[in-house]
Amino acid sequence: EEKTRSSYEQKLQNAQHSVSKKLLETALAKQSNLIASADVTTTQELLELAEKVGPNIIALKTHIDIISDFDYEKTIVPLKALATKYQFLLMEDRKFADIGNTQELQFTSGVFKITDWADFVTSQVIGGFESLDCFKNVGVVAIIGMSSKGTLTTNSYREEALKVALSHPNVIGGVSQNPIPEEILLFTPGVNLADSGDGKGQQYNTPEHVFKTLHTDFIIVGRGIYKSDNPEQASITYKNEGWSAYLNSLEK
Ligand code: 5BU
Repeated sequence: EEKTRSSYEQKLQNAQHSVSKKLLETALAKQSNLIASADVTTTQELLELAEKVGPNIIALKTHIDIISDFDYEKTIVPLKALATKYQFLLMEDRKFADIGNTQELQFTSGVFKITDWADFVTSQVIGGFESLDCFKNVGVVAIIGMSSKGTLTTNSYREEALKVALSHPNVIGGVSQNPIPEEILLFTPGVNLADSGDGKGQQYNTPEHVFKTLHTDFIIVGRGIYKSDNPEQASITYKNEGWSAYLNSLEK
């Protein structure tokens, strides 16, 4: 017999971290488990995308270092205003992968000052438990397994990575293409309704597949939305697909 998953309501009751609570509350309020990945390279594209998809997403995932005209006042200030207007969180997919001291500098300094605006960030756990101590004021999504072909996140790596993630109080979730324990939230990229890959190693699954087989909590969709002719409509499609796949995964 297949194990049933916990609902967002059940997870909210058990959530310890303020960011986990905010994500789950937002998911329930907007009936969405969709995170749009804004892998665009100008401030204008970023803000236009946020404006279009904002009502349908629970978080906007950024790679802030690919914005060619980044300027804190022109990029982050209006982005934060849109996040407040449409009630979504900001997830910076920085994938920190260094010693704690360097990660702390990368998190707080430079031009991006991630600590000032991101609600949560992604981090590798390859630097060990203490490397995650610096992310005190945000939630951390730990990279457990990657979606790309040939990734080195083998079974034994994932097992060790999970030990770090599950024991660290700053960690709210993990990125993985495999099921993980329910104590932390599962974020799954590599989701696309039209394609199975991108010719550069990315491997895609459908929302239905990831909710059914992984019991994921949140799907991350990049090109399926921002490359679409109509990103607003695409965000509605992925939102609806994700939500019904979640509801289906509750029955069993
Ligand atoms: P796509 O356009 O839907 O393929 O974008 C996927 C996004 O998720 C992109 O920003 C990646 O950097 C990110 N990602 C991923 O695709 N796979 C992973 O294992 C991790 C992150 Br970790």
